[in-house]
Amino acid sequence: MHDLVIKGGLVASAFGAVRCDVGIRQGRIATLGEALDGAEVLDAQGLLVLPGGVDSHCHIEEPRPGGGTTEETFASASAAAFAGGTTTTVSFIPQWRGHDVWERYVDYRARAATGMLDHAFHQIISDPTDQVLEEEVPKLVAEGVRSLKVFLTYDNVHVDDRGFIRVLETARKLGCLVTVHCENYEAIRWRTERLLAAGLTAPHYHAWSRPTVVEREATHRAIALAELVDQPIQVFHVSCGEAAEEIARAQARGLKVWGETCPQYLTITARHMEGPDGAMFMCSPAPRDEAEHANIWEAIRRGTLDVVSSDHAASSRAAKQGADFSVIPNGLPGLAARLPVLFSEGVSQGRISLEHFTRLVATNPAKLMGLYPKKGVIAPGSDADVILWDPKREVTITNALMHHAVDNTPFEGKRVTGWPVATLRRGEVVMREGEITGRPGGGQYQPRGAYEMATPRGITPQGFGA
Ligand code: DUC
Ligand code: ZN
Ligand code: ZN
Repeated sequence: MHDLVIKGGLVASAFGAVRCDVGIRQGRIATLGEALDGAEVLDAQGLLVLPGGVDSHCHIEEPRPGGGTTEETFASASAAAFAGGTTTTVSFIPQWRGHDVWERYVDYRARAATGMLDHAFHQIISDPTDQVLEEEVPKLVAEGVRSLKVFLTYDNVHVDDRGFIRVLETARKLGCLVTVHCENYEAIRWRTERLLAAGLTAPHYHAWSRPTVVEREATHRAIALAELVDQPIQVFHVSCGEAAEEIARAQARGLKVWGETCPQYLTITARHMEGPDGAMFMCSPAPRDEAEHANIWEAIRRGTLDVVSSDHAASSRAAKQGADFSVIPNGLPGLAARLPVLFSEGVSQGRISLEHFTRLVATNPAKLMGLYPKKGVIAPGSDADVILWDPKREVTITNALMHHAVDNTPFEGKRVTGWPVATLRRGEVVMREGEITGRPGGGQYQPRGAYEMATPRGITPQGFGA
Protein backbone atom coordinates (compact mmCIF):
# COMPACT_ATOMS: atom_id res chain seq x y z
CA MET A 1 0.00 0.00 0.00
CA HIS A 2 1.32 3.45 -0.95
CA ASP A 3 0.46 6.92 0.32
CA LEU A 4 -0.02 8.03 -3.28
CA VAL A 5 0.02 6.34 -6.67
CA ILE A 6 0.45 8.15 -10.00
CA LYS A 7 -1.41 5.99 -12.49
CA GLY A 8 -1.21 5.44 -16.20
CA GLY A 9 1.42 7.98 -17.28
CA LEU A 10 4.48 7.56 -19.45
CA VAL A 11 7.27 7.69 -16.85
CA ALA A 12 10.70 9.05 -17.74
CA SER A 13 12.58 6.88 -15.27
CA ALA A 14 16.22 5.86 -14.91
CA PHE A 15 15.46 3.04 -17.39
CA GLY A 16 14.06 5.27 -20.12
CA ALA A 17 10.42 6.09 -20.80
CA VAL A 18 8.09 3.31 -19.62
CA ARG A 19 4.34 3.20 -19.05
CA CYS A 20 3.83 2.26 -15.41
CA ASP A 21 2.44 3.40 -12.08
CA VAL A 22 4.60 5.28 -9.61
CA GLY A 23 4.04 4.37 -5.95
CA ILE A 24 5.08 6.94 -3.36
CA ARG A 25 5.59 6.29 0.33
CA GLN A 26 6.77 8.83 2.93
CA GLY A 27 7.87 11.31 0.33
CA ARG A 28 9.98 8.90 -1.67
CA ILE A 29 9.47 6.76 -4.73
CA ALA A 30 8.76 3.27 -3.38
CA THR A 31 7.69 1.27 -6.44
CA LEU A 32 7.51 1.44 -10.22
CA GLY A 33 5.05 -1.20 -11.38
CA GLU A 34 1.59 -2.13 -12.59
CA ALA A 35 -1.76 -1.91 -10.82
CA LEU A 36 -0.29 -0.36 -7.67
CA ASP A 37 -2.54 0.46 -4.71
CA GLY A 38 -2.49 3.78 -2.93
CA ALA A 39 -4.48 5.70 -0.33
CA GLU A 40 -4.63 8.46 -2.94
CA VAL A 41 -4.46 8.25 -6.71
CA LEU A 42 -3.39 10.81 -9.29
CA ASP A 43 -4.56 10.04 -12.80
CA ALA A 44 -1.78 10.60 -15.33
CA GLN A 45 -3.49 9.13 -18.43
CA GLY A 46 -2.19 11.00 -21.46
CA LEU A 47 0.49 12.73 -19.41
CA LEU A 48 4.23 12.38 -19.02
CA VAL A 49 5.61 11.71 -15.55
CA LEU A 50 8.97 13.44 -15.25
CA PRO A 51 11.51 13.98 -12.47
CA GLY A 52 11.16 17.39 -10.83
CA GLY A 53 13.42 19.97 -12.41
CA VAL A 54 16.75 20.74 -10.76
CA ASP A 55 17.80 24.32 -11.49
CA SER A 56 21.48 24.42 -10.61
CA HIS A 57 21.99 28.11 -11.41
CA CYS A 58 19.56 30.67 -10.06
CA HIS A 59 19.92 33.91 -8.16
CA ILE A 60 17.36 34.06 -5.37
CA GLU A 61 17.12 36.56 -2.51
CA GLU A 62 20.82 37.38 -2.80
CA PRO A 63 21.71 39.94 -0.11
CA ARG A 64 23.39 43.11 -1.38
CA PRO A 65 26.33 44.80 0.35
CA GLY A 66 24.38 48.03 0.88
CA GLY A 67 21.36 46.23 2.39
CA GLY A 68 18.31 44.59 0.83
CA THR A 69 18.33 41.66 -1.56
CA THR A 70 17.63 40.84 -5.17
CA GLU A 71 13.91 41.13 -5.83
CA GLU A 72 13.03 37.44 -6.02
CA THR A 73 12.53 36.03 -2.53
CA PHE A 74 12.62 32.34 -1.66
CA ALA A 75 8.84 32.50 -1.23
CA SER A 76 8.18 33.93 -4.69
CA ALA A 77 10.90 31.83 -6.31
CA SER A 78 9.27 28.71 -4.89
CA ALA A 79 5.97 29.57 -6.55
CA ALA A 80 7.72 30.31 -9.85
CA ALA A 81 9.73 27.11 -9.72
CA PHE A 82 6.73 24.89 -8.91
CA ALA A 83 4.65 26.57 -11.61
CA GLY A 84 7.32 25.55 -14.12
CA GLY A 85 8.02 22.05 -12.79
CA THR A 86 11.22 22.74 -10.83
CA THR A 87 11.49 21.37 -7.29
CA THR A 88 15.17 21.85 -6.36
CA THR A 89 17.42 24.89 -6.78
CA VAL A 90 21.08 25.64 -6.27
CA SER A 91 21.44 29.37 -5.63
CA PHE A 92 24.26 31.63 -4.51
CA ILE A 93 25.63 32.78 -1.19
CA PRO A 94 27.34 36.09 -1.95
CA GLN A 95 30.75 37.20 -0.86
CA TRP A 96 31.35 40.93 -0.73
CA ARG A 97 34.89 42.23 -1.14
CA GLY A 98 36.53 42.75 2.24
CA HIS A 99 34.01 40.50 3.95
CA ASP A 100 34.07 36.93 5.21
CA VAL A 101 31.55 34.31 4.14
CA TRP A 102 30.44 32.36 7.21
CA GLU A 103 28.02 35.01 8.37
CA ARG A 104 26.54 35.22 4.88
CA TYR A 105 26.01 31.45 4.86
CA VAL A 106 24.15 31.50 8.19
CA ASP A 107 21.95 34.34 6.95
CA TYR A 108 21.29 32.68 3.58
CA ARG A 109 20.36 29.33 5.17
CA ALA A 110 17.72 31.15 7.22
CA ARG A 111 16.36 32.94 4.16
CA ALA A 112 16.12 29.75 2.12
CA ALA A 113 14.28 28.01 4.95
CA THR A 114 11.35 30.40 4.47
CA GLY A 115 10.70 29.00 0.97
CA MET A 116 9.15 25.79 -0.32
CA LEU A 117 11.96 24.57 -2.54
CA ASP A 118 14.48 21.91 -1.72
CA HIS A 119 17.70 23.82 -1.96
CA ALA A 120 21.49 23.69 -2.04
CA PHE A 121 24.02 26.50 -2.42
CA HIS A 122 27.06 27.61 -4.38
CA GLN A 123 29.45 29.89 -2.49
CA ILE A 124 30.60 32.89 -4.56
CA ILE A 125 34.24 33.77 -3.95
CA SER A 126 35.07 37.35 -4.93
CA ASP A 127 37.81 37.99 -2.38
CA PRO A 128 39.93 34.85 -2.00
CA THR A 129 41.83 35.75 1.16
CA ASP A 130 43.72 33.19 3.28
CA GLN A 131 41.09 33.55 6.01
CA VAL A 132 38.26 32.77 3.57
CA LEU A 133 39.97 29.93 1.70
CA GLU A 134 41.72 28.25 4.57
CA GLU A 135 39.31 28.74 7.45
CA GLU A 136 35.82 29.53 6.24
CA VAL A 137 35.45 27.49 3.06
CA PRO A 138 36.38 24.24 4.89
CA LYS A 139 33.60 25.02 7.39
CA LEU A 140 31.14 25.53 4.54
CA VAL A 141 32.17 22.25 2.95
CA ALA A 142 31.51 20.52 6.26
CA GLU A 143 28.00 22.05 6.06
CA GLY A 144 27.44 20.50 2.63
CA VAL A 145 28.26 23.44 0.35
CA ARG A 146 30.21 21.67 -2.38
CA SER A 147 30.55 24.23 -5.17
CA LEU A 148 32.42 27.50 -5.40
CA LYS A 149 31.49 30.11 -7.99
CA VAL A 150 33.84 32.62 -9.53
CA PHE A 151 33.18 35.48 -11.90
CA LEU A 152 35.88 36.37 -14.40
CA THR A 153 34.05 39.64 -15.05
CA TYR A 154 31.88 42.28 -13.24
CA ASP A 155 33.39 45.20 -11.32
CA ASN A 156 32.72 44.17 -7.75
CA VAL A 157 33.11 40.43 -7.91
CA HIS A 158 35.62 39.39 -10.59
CA VAL A 159 38.76 37.55 -9.56
CA ASP A 160 42.08 37.80 -11.39
CA ASP A 161 44.07 34.77 -12.54
CA ARG A 162 45.93 34.48 -9.25
CA GLY A 163 42.68 34.59 -7.27
CA PHE A 164 41.07 32.07 -9.60
CA ILE A 165 43.99 29.67 -9.28
CA ARG A 166 43.78 29.90 -5.50
CA VAL A 167 40.06 29.09 -5.59
CA LEU A 168 40.76 26.11 -7.87
CA GLU A 169 43.48 24.91 -5.52
CA THR A 170 41.19 25.20 -2.49
CA ALA A 171 38.37 23.40 -4.27
CA ARG A 172 40.71 20.59 -5.25
CA LYS A 173 41.85 20.13 -1.67
CA LEU A 174 38.30 20.11 -0.31
CA GLY A 175 36.48 18.19 -3.04
CA CYS A 176 34.31 20.99 -4.44
CA LEU A 177 33.20 21.74 -7.99
CA VAL A 178 34.12 25.21 -9.31
CA THR A 179 31.54 26.96 -11.48
CA VAL A 180 32.71 29.85 -13.64
CA HIS A 181 31.23 32.91 -15.34
CA CYS A 182 33.55 33.17 -18.33
CA GLU A 183 33.92 36.65 -19.83
CA ASN A 184 37.09 38.79 -19.92
CA TYR A 185 36.76 41.65 -17.42
CA GLU A 186 39.36 44.03 -18.88
CA ALA A 187 38.18 43.51 -22.45
CA ILE A 188 34.58 44.36 -21.54
CA ARG A 189 35.72 47.33 -19.51
CA TRP A 190 37.73 48.71 -22.42
CA ARG A 191 34.88 48.20 -24.92
CA THR A 192 32.36 49.76 -22.52
CA GLU A 193 34.51 52.86 -21.98
CA ARG A 194 34.87 53.36 -25.72
CA LEU A 195 31.17 52.82 -26.42
CA LEU A 196 30.06 55.24 -23.71
CA ALA A 197 32.61 57.84 -24.85
CA ALA A 198 31.10 57.59 -28.35
CA GLY A 199 27.61 58.18 -26.93
CA LEU A 200 26.50 54.61 -27.68
CA THR A 201 24.55 54.04 -24.48
CA ALA A 202 21.30 52.25 -25.42
CA PRO A 203 20.61 48.75 -24.07
CA HIS A 204 21.61 46.96 -27.28
CA TYR A 205 25.18 48.26 -26.97
CA HIS A 206 25.42 45.85 -24.06
CA ALA A 207 25.96 43.14 -26.71
CA TRP A 208 28.61 45.27 -28.43
CA SER A 209 30.47 45.58 -25.13
CA ARG A 210 30.89 41.81 -24.79
CA PRO A 211 31.14 40.00 -28.15
CA THR A 212 31.72 36.25 -28.35
CA VAL A 213 35.52 36.62 -28.39
CA VAL A 214 35.53 37.79 -24.75
CA GLU A 215 33.56 34.70 -23.76
CA ARG A 216 35.77 32.38 -25.82
CA GLU A 217 38.96 33.83 -24.34
CA ALA A 218 37.77 33.53 -20.75
CA THR A 219 36.43 30.01 -21.35
CA HIS A 220 39.80 28.97 -22.78
CA ARG A 221 41.64 30.54 -19.83
CA ALA A 222 39.34 29.02 -17.23
CA ILE A 223 39.84 25.59 -18.75
CA ALA A 224 43.62 26.01 -19.02
CA LEU A 225 43.95 27.07 -15.38
CA ALA A 226 41.62 24.27 -14.24
CA GLU A 227 43.81 21.83 -16.18
CA LEU A 228 46.92 23.31 -14.56
CA VAL A 229 45.50 22.73 -11.08
CA ASP A 230 43.63 19.51 -11.99
CA GLN A 231 40.28 20.79 -10.77
CA PRO A 232 36.83 19.93 -12.23
CA ILE A 233 34.86 22.97 -13.44
CA GLN A 234 31.50 23.76 -14.94
CA VAL A 235 31.38 26.65 -17.42
CA PHE A 236 28.18 28.56 -16.81
CA HIS A 237 25.75 29.94 -19.40
CA VAL A 238 27.57 29.14 -22.64
CA SER A 239 26.10 31.39 -25.33
CA CYS A 240 28.15 30.76 -28.45
CA GLY A 241 29.73 28.07 -30.58
CA GLU A 242 33.29 29.30 -30.00
CA ALA A 243 33.02 28.81 -26.23
CA ALA A 244 31.33 25.42 -26.71
CA GLU A 245 34.24 24.38 -28.96
CA GLU A 246 36.71 25.19 -26.17
CA ILE A 247 34.72 22.92 -23.86
CA ALA A 248 34.48 20.15 -26.46
CA ARG A 249 38.27 20.24 -26.95
CA ALA A 250 38.82 20.01 -23.20
CA GLN A 251 36.41 17.09 -22.93
CA ALA A 252 38.14 15.33 -25.83
CA ARG A 253 41.39 15.62 -23.86
CA GLY A 254 39.66 13.90 -20.95
CA LEU A 255 39.44 16.94 -18.67
CA LYS A 256 36.61 17.21 -16.18
CA VAL A 257 35.02 20.26 -17.79
CA TRP A 258 31.26 20.58 -18.13
CA GLY A 259 29.18 23.19 -19.91
CA GLU A 260 25.80 24.68 -19.10
CA THR A 261 23.51 26.80 -21.24
CA CYS A 262 20.14 28.48 -20.64
CA PRO A 263 16.89 28.83 -22.65
CA GLN A 264 17.67 32.48 -23.46
CA TYR A 265 20.72 31.38 -25.50
CA LEU A 266 18.43 29.22 -27.63
CA THR A 267 15.64 31.72 -28.20
CA ILE A 268 16.58 35.37 -27.62
CA THR A 269 18.76 37.48 -29.91
CA ALA A 270 20.69 40.74 -29.52
CA ARG A 271 17.97 42.31 -31.68
CA HIS A 272 15.52 41.94 -28.80
CA MET A 273 17.59 44.57 -26.98
CA GLU A 274 16.93 47.11 -29.75
CA GLY A 275 13.24 47.61 -28.96
CA PRO A 276 11.66 49.93 -26.38
CA ASP A 277 11.82 47.05 -23.90
CA GLY A 278 15.46 46.35 -24.74
CA ALA A 279 16.63 46.33 -21.12
CA MET A 280 14.25 43.46 -20.35
CA PHE A 281 16.43 41.18 -22.50
CA MET A 282 19.79 42.23 -21.07
CA CYS A 283 21.80 39.42 -19.56
CA SER A 284 25.41 38.32 -19.58
CA PRO A 285 26.73 36.79 -21.71
CA ALA A 286 24.59 38.82 -24.08
CA PRO A 287 21.94 37.21 -26.27
CA ARG A 288 23.45 36.43 -29.71
CA ASP A 289 21.73 35.50 -33.00
CA GLU A 290 20.01 32.58 -34.73
CA ALA A 291 23.30 31.13 -35.98
CA GLU A 292 24.53 30.92 -32.39
CA HIS A 293 21.24 29.34 -31.30
CA ALA A 294 21.93 26.62 -33.86
CA ASN A 295 25.49 26.22 -32.54
CA ILE A 296 24.20 25.83 -28.99
CA TRP A 297 21.62 23.23 -30.08
CA GLU A 298 24.41 21.33 -31.81
CA ALA A 299 26.55 21.46 -28.66
CA ILE A 300 23.58 20.15 -26.67
CA ARG A 301 22.98 17.34 -29.16
CA ARG A 302 26.65 16.29 -29.01
CA GLY A 303 26.61 16.35 -25.19
CA THR A 304 29.21 19.14 -24.93
CA LEU A 305 26.62 21.15 -23.02
CA ASP A 306 24.78 18.80 -20.70
CA VAL A 307 22.84 21.07 -18.34
CA VAL A 308 20.19 23.69 -19.14
CA SER A 309 19.55 25.94 -16.16
CA SER A 310 17.75 29.27 -15.96
CA ASP A 311 20.35 31.73 -14.56
CA HIS A 312 17.22 33.23 -13.04
CA ALA A 313 18.11 36.82 -12.06
CA ALA A 314 14.94 38.86 -11.86
CA SER A 315 14.66 42.65 -11.84
CA SER A 316 11.48 44.66 -12.20
CA ARG A 317 10.95 47.05 -15.07
CA ALA A 318 11.63 50.00 -12.74
CA ALA A 319 14.95 48.53 -11.62
CA LYS A 320 15.97 47.92 -15.24
CA GLN A 321 16.01 51.64 -16.06
CA GLY A 322 19.41 53.32 -16.19
CA ALA A 323 21.32 56.14 -17.82
CA ASP A 324 23.30 53.74 -19.99
CA PHE A 325 23.64 50.00 -20.63
CA SER A 326 26.54 49.63 -18.19
CA VAL A 327 24.42 50.46 -15.15
CA ILE A 328 21.31 48.42 -16.00
CA PRO A 329 21.13 45.22 -13.91
CA ASN A 330 21.86 42.09 -15.93
CA GLY A 331 19.73 39.02 -15.83
CA LEU A 332 16.44 37.49 -16.85
CA PRO A 333 13.73 35.75 -14.85
CA GLY A 334 13.56 32.17 -16.09
CA LEU A 335 12.75 29.80 -13.22
CA ALA A 336 9.21 29.13 -14.39
CA ALA A 337 9.83 29.27 -18.12
CA ARG A 338 12.91 27.01 -18.24
CA LEU A 339 11.19 23.65 -18.69
CA PRO A 340 8.29 24.78 -20.89
CA VAL A 341 10.56 26.72 -23.27
CA LEU A 342 13.13 23.92 -23.54
CA PHE A 343 10.48 21.23 -23.91
CA SER A 344 8.67 23.18 -26.60
CA GLU A 345 11.76 24.20 -28.58
CA GLY A 346 13.50 20.89 -27.95
CA VAL A 347 11.09 17.96 -27.68
CA SER A 348 7.96 19.36 -29.39
CA GLN A 349 10.01 20.67 -32.30
CA GLY A 350 11.93 17.40 -32.64
CA ARG A 351 15.41 18.67 -31.78
CA ILE A 352 15.94 16.41 -28.74
CA SER A 353 14.28 13.34 -27.27
CA LEU A 354 12.18 13.27 -24.12
CA GLU A 355 14.97 11.36 -22.37
CA HIS A 356 17.52 13.98 -23.39
CA PHE A 357 15.25 16.75 -22.09
CA THR A 358 14.95 14.96 -18.75
CA ARG A 359 18.71 14.63 -18.48
CA LEU A 360 19.29 18.31 -19.31
CA VAL A 361 16.87 19.78 -16.79
CA ALA A 362 16.95 17.25 -13.94
CA THR A 363 19.29 14.23 -14.05
CA ASN A 364 22.52 15.91 -15.20
CA PRO A 365 22.31 18.96 -12.92
CA ALA A 366 21.55 16.63 -10.00
CA LYS A 367 24.59 14.52 -10.87
CA LEU A 368 26.92 17.45 -11.38
CA MET A 369 25.84 19.04 -8.11
CA GLY A 370 26.18 15.83 -6.08
CA LEU A 371 22.42 15.55 -5.49
CA TYR A 372 21.85 12.37 -7.50
CA PRO A 373 20.11 9.91 -7.10
CA LYS A 374 18.17 11.58 -4.28
CA LYS A 375 17.19 14.19 -6.87
CA GLY A 376 16.92 14.16 -10.65
CA VAL A 377 15.47 10.71 -11.31
CA ILE A 378 12.32 8.67 -10.85
CA ALA A 379 13.66 5.50 -9.24
CA PRO A 380 12.87 3.55 -6.07
CA GLY A 381 14.53 5.29 -3.12
CA SER A 382 14.69 8.72 -4.76
CA ASP A 383 12.75 11.68 -3.43
CA ALA A 384 9.28 11.79 -5.00
CA ASP A 385 9.90 15.03 -6.89
CA VAL A 386 7.67 14.56 -9.90
CA ILE A 387 6.01 16.61 -12.63
CA LEU A 388 2.85 15.58 -14.46
CA TRP A 389 3.41 17.07 -17.88
CA ASP A 390 0.95 17.53 -20.71
CA PRO A 391 3.05 17.26 -23.89
CA LYS A 392 0.22 18.51 -26.11
CA ARG A 393 -1.02 21.52 -24.19
CA GLU A 394 -0.47 24.78 -26.04
CA VAL A 395 0.07 27.82 -23.86
CA THR A 396 0.96 31.44 -24.55
CA ILE A 397 3.41 32.55 -21.88
CA THR A 398 2.38 35.60 -19.87
CA ASN A 399 4.03 37.16 -16.87
CA ALA A 400 1.09 36.12 -14.66
CA LEU A 401 1.76 32.44 -15.45
CA MET A 402 5.37 32.80 -14.24
CA HIS A 403 4.45 33.45 -10.56
CA HIS A 404 7.75 35.27 -9.99
CA ALA A 405 8.16 38.54 -8.10
CA VAL A 406 8.77 40.82 -11.06
CA ASP A 407 6.61 42.42 -13.74
CA ASN A 408 8.33 41.05 -16.83
CA THR A 409 9.37 37.89 -18.60
CA PRO A 410 11.51 37.79 -21.74
CA PHE A 411 9.18 35.03 -22.98
CA GLU A 412 6.01 37.17 -22.86
CA GLY A 413 3.73 36.13 -25.74
CA LYS A 414 5.78 33.07 -26.67
CA ARG A 415 3.60 30.14 -27.71
CA VAL A 416 4.80 26.82 -26.29
CA THR A 417 3.66 23.24 -26.69
CA GLY A 418 3.98 21.22 -23.49
CA TRP A 419 3.16 22.40 -19.98
CA PRO A 420 3.34 21.14 -16.38
CA VAL A 421 -0.10 20.41 -14.96
CA ALA A 422 1.05 19.31 -11.49
CA THR A 423 4.27 19.37 -9.47
CA LEU A 424 5.04 17.13 -6.50
CA ARG A 425 7.88 17.83 -4.08
CA ARG A 426 8.75 14.84 -1.88
CA GLY A 427 5.32 13.37 -2.60
CA GLU A 428 3.32 16.48 -1.79
CA VAL A 429 1.32 18.16 -4.54
CA VAL A 430 2.75 21.68 -4.49
CA MET A 431 1.26 22.92 -7.78
CA ARG A 432 -1.86 21.86 -9.63
CA GLU A 433 -3.05 23.63 -12.78
CA GLY A 434 -1.04 26.72 -11.92
CA GLU A 435 -2.32 26.94 -8.37
CA ILE A 436 0.47 26.81 -5.77
CA THR A 437 -0.51 24.50 -2.95
CA GLY A 438 2.83 24.10 -1.10
CA ARG A 439 3.31 25.38 2.45
CA PRO A 440 5.79 28.20 3.19
CA GLY A 441 8.83 26.79 4.93
CA GLY A 442 8.33 23.32 3.48
CA GLY A 443 11.62 23.29 1.55
CA GLN A 444 14.61 21.34 2.85
CA TYR A 445 18.30 22.12 2.72
CA GLN A 446 20.19 19.46 0.74
CA PRO A 447 23.71 19.12 2.13
CA ARG A 448 26.14 17.57 -0.32
CA GLY A 449 28.95 15.15 0.45
CA ALA A 450 32.00 14.18 -1.59
CA TYR A 451 31.09 13.00 -5.11
CA GLU A 452 32.86 11.62 -8.13
CA MET A 453 32.22 14.43 -10.61
CA ALA A 454 33.93 16.94 -8.32
CA THR A 455 36.90 14.66 -7.67
CA PRO A 456 40.16 15.61 -9.42
CA ARG A 457 41.56 13.24 -12.03
CA GLY A 458 44.91 12.98 -10.27
CA ILE A 459 46.72 14.11 -13.43
CA THR A 460 48.59 17.42 -13.42
CA PRO A 461 50.89 18.89 -16.10
CA GLN A 462 54.46 17.63 -15.58
CA GLY A 463 53.15 15.60 -12.66
CA PHE A 464 53.61 18.39 -10.10
CA GLY A 465 50.40 18.59 -8.12
CA ALA A 466 48.91 20.24 -5.09
N1 DUC B 1 24.46 37.09 -15.73
C1 DUC B 1 25.10 36.64 -14.64
O1 DUC B 1 26.24 36.27 -14.71
N2 DUC B 1 24.47 36.63 -13.47
C2 DUC B 1 23.16 37.04 -13.29
C3 DUC B 1 22.53 37.59 -14.44
C4 DUC B 1 23.25 37.55 -15.71
O2 DUC B 1 22.77 37.96 -16.73
ZN1 ZN C 1 27.13 34.46 -14.72
ZN1 ZN D 1 24.20 33.71 -12.84
